[in-house]
Amino acid sequence: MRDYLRALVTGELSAGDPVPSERMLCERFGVSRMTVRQAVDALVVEGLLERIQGRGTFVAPPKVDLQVRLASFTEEMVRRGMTASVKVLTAETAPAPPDIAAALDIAVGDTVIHLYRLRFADDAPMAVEHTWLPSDRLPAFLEHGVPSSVYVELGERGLTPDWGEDTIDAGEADDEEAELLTIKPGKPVLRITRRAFTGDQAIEYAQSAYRSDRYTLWVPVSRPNAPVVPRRRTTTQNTDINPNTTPNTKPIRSTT
Ligand code: 16G
Repeated sequence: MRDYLRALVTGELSAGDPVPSERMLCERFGVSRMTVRQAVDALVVEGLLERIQGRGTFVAPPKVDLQVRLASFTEEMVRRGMTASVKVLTAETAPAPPDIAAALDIAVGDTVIHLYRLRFADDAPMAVEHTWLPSDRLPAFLEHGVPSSVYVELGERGLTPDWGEDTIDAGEADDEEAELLTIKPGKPVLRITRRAFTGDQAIEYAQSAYRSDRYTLWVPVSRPNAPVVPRRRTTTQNTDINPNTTPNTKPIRSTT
């Protein structure tokens, strides 16, 4: 039953189409309502189907696979063949509070550009995002309005971030996020915090809440080249744990 439904959903039906009624499926397969319900439940959990209260069960919209890399929201949506748009909720310059100053490696009270934006993909709200940028590196950033893409604007100024770090937490939408994202308060969101750097200077600190019903994070992984082992703290400080496997590393002789 589950395989039949999965094939139907991925093959013949499109997002938003209703799935056949429980009664019809029971009759067609000669199984109990309980069996049908379990199969539907499993596909709801997988994210292929969604139940809409009072209306029935429908094919869920496909999830967007957000690749965790140093790309912008706009670039990620283009990669997916979707159109990115934005609603600016706040655009201001303000003195940096301690946590923002620490993230951007600037002094508390230094001026930062603060953007608070609702991000859309094909007109569906996907994420709410706070972005802080160091004002002294980006003169007149807001002079001609808010750029539709922060990363494009950084690129035009020769400040495209070249490395960064993201942290990802599971969270629940608060009332404001839920309203903006058109989901119920308490529904799961992916909270992604990013510090991005251009050279050795922080250029961006951002806190985003992505709808987790519409996003799958895609994280390419590979084995590290160097073995992840702690170095031995001895007088032979520069020697690896097993010097036989690292012929270029000579033990340091004590001179005493
Ligand atoms: C993404 C980034 C965010 C960045 C924004 C710029 C993640 C988790 N976050 O949302 O840090 O500020 O893109 O997008 O990827 P933009 O260039 O379209 O304004």
